[in-house]
Amino acid sequence: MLVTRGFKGKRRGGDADRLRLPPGQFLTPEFPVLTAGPTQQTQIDRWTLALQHGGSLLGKWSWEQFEGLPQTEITSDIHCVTKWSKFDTRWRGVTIDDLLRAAGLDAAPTGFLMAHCDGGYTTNLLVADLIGARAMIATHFDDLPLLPSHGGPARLLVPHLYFWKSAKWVRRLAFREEDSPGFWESQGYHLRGDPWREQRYEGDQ
Ligand SMILES: Nc1nc2c(c(=O)[nH]1)N[C@H]1C(S)=C(S)[C@@H](COP(=O)(O)O)O[C@H]1N2
Ligand SMILES: [Mo]
Repeated sequence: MLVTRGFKGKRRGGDADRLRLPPGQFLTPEFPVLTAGPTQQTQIDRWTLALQHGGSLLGKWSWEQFEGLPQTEITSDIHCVTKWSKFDTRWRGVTIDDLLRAAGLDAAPTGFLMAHCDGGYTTNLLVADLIGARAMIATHFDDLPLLPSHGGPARLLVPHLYFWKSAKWVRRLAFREEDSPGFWESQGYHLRGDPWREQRYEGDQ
């Protein structure tokens, strides 16, 4: 089958690509692995995902239960704060909206969220950045189960923020009223990390 690619895909490095790159980023066809510490080897039969609000548990899913939730595909560009960007990455998983619905919530709690991972990595987020089909718990990349190096069996995906917010091996999402820094944020990175506003470091507007 002959597939004709759209105008955008034709000229790598052309004007269309440059407009698509946030300031200070360069385009790579690679998929680099960036992890602080060792790759986690999480066993599916021991995996659970928990949703918390303050001290209380809103929901908890085993792998089997999680696989039964509505699946969504997202194709998006991703941007790492170390300046590589990758276009058109294809993911499948469960949107945060669907996760909230599965927990029986009509609306997301207001405020903030901390994502907690196997291995101890954390990252803080605005709840507003997670809803409206802009974020998911991703289990597949390019139709294949997510490799451990890229956060498999499941990672948070928030592609409109710098990629450090997309927490690999995520296991617990904790809603909270106050914001506080996660792992990289407490080492000088920005609390929100919008690549289009170049919010790389603490103090960037
Ligand atoms: N648990 C965990 N998640 C993480 C990280 C990490 O060190 N541990 N690194 C972050 C950073 S800095 C980036 S750029 C992306 C890299 O994801 P990748 O290895 O799939 O490219 O994962 C993010 N999520
Ligand atoms: Mo990163």
